[in-house]
Amino acid sequence: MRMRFPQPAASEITPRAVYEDRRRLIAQLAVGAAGATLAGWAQRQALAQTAAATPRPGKNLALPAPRTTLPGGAVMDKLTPYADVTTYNNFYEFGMDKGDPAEQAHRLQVRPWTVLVDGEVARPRRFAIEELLKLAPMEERIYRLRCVEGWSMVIPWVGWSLASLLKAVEPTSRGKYVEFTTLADPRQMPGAASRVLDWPYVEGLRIDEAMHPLTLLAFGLYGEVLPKQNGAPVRLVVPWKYGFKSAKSIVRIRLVEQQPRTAWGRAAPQEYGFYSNVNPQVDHPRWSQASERRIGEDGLFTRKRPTLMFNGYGEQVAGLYAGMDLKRFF
Ligand SMILES: Nc1nc2c(c(=O)[nH]1)N[C@H]1C(S)=C(S)[C@@H](COP(=O)(O)O)O[C@H]1N2
Ligand SMILES: [Mo]
Repeated sequence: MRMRFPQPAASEITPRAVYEDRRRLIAQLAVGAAGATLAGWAQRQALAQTAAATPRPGKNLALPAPRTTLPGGAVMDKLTPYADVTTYNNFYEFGMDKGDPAEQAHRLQVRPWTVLVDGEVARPRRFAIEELLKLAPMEERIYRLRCVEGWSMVIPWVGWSLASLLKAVEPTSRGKYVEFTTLADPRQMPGAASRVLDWPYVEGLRIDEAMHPLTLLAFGLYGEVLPKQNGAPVRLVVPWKYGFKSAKSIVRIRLVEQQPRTAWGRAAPQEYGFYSNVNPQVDHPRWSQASERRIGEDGLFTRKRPTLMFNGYGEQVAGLYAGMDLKRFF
């Protein structure tokens, strides 16, 4: 199997390509952990400043106004600044550098857009994005997002529980898992022509995880439509799992009987398990998951935060895994 996906370094969790590319010099100058932090910090500052100049999608694009709700675990942490949320991204279809999606995603055409919902359902259907925007009342949900690479953000998403959509198509008793497929069009997505992953990006959830009220289908953030680099026009957000489960720019949602084969699972099954629940006690084979950096609040001497079991949503979701060995089913 191809092993060309990036290998985060333990000190400053940034794709290896970053070091091997134009920032090699900075990385080499930066000696030790503090130095590595400096390199990462300088990089994020630079990205955030570019972002301030990029126009926001704005209220002109139709997004029904959300009513603010904080289901379950209310996140009291400070929000990650908009500029960081929209410039420090993982969206490999637009490149592997954290700044690539913000630079390249303007190529993505988000209209017309449809999402096919099919498989083990009584009422398979293709939904236009306009229909999805009206399918359920929009809610604002402030969630932590924890990337497997060792950083996290706090983002005010706008969307509704995926359960609303699943109920509308009536899953059959054979619908045991939900598979999410995202757009892979090399004409719009320069990274989708590369072989970093075997496109399209596919993710999956067990049906009870997909039906859980915390599992969000998101259409916006910070009260506005999703910026393209964050997965416009519709993405998943599963706050108790590592960020890569939260598939961006979804085109198909399929209910299936067998556990789906995911893009990351195919690339490196020993590193990316199907469940991928945030768990400080289960390290990634190449680095610890015990702590994390909060993007946007990391001054040079800011301490890392301890990683929370289920990313802090244990009270809501631990029951889904009762009796399961989470080291085995990582
Ligand atoms: N289609 C697609 N979805 C994706 C990814 C990707 O590369 N392609 N990256 C994932 C990863 S690793 C993370 S951490 C989150 C990042 O979401 P954000 O950029 O909105 O913070 O998106 C996830 N969804
Ligand atoms: Mo991630």
